[in-house]
This record gives sequence, structure tokens and C-alpha cells, in this order.
Amino acid sequence: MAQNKTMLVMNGPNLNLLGKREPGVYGSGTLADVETMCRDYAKSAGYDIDFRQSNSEGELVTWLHEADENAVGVAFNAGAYTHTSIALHDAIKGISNPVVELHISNVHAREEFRHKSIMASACIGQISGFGVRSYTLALQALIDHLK
Ligand code: CA2
Repeated sequence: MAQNKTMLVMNGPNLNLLGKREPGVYGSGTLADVETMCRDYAKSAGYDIDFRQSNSEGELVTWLHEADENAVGVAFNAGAYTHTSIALHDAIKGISNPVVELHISNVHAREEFRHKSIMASACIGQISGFGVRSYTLALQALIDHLK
């Protein structure tokens, strides 16, 4: 059987607005641009990308469960659920795939409510503050981890 070489890139609430509002915080690229960047980066390393966005916490939980079968690792920008969701923490703990938490902005240099990540302790690491390049840095971290 062929080896699974798919990495899941998941995006949480409001990230569908990327490039349409708040360019000073999140840049001017759209989520479609980020998807292209992730696909190009992963392809050069021999991986495929399954790229998704949802505004629903439950859907994100279900996708994490399914990733255990369908992917080898997860790069996850959970948006504001990062700071609130015990359900996402538990879902990450409940799968065996490595998950990297990522953020476009530097959450530690922003409002205090963004300093706490409920999911960080369930992830293999966190990347924050490198603009949309945080996505390819997260993929690089996953690829290195999987070697
Ligand atoms: O910096 C990140 O990537 C965040 O995960 C983005 C979340 C925020 O709640 C986290 O604290 C940090 C917000 C995503 C909303 O994205 C928008 C993009 C454009 C316009 C409005 C929202």
C-alpha cells in the first residue's frame, strides 16, 4: 500500500476573511493564496495538502478525528478557538498525529486574552508571528518531526 503523504492544514473561525479586512494585522493575502503557498511548499517536500477552513468548532473536532486516518500530521490555525476551546485541546490529545499550532500574528504581542492557548500543551509546538509564512514554517516543523 502507498505511504500516506498528506498533511492537513486546518483553519478556524473568520480566517475566510483573510485579505479582506485588517490587512495591518493579517496581511493582504487571501486564504486561497495561503492554500497555494502551502501546496507549493509541501509538493517540493513530496507531500500533498488537504486544506480546510471552518467557522464551526464541532466540524474542526470531527476533522481532527478523521485526520488520524487520512493524514500524517496537522498544521492548525484555530483562530480565536485557540484561546477558548477545551474541545479542540481534547480532540488533539485524542489523535496520534502530530499537530502544530500556528498563528499569523504574534499572539503574545497582542491583547492579553490572546496570550493563553488552551491547545498549546496538546500540540508538538507553536509558531506565531511570521505572517502567512507561519503556515510553511509549521509544515516544515511537521516534516522534520516526521523524519
Ligand atoms: O494570528 C492568527 O493567526 C490568529 O489565529 C487569528 C485569529 C485570532 O483570533 C487569533 O488570536 C490569532 C483571528 C482570525 C480572524 O482573521 C481575520 C482576518 C481578516 C479579517 C478579520 C479576521
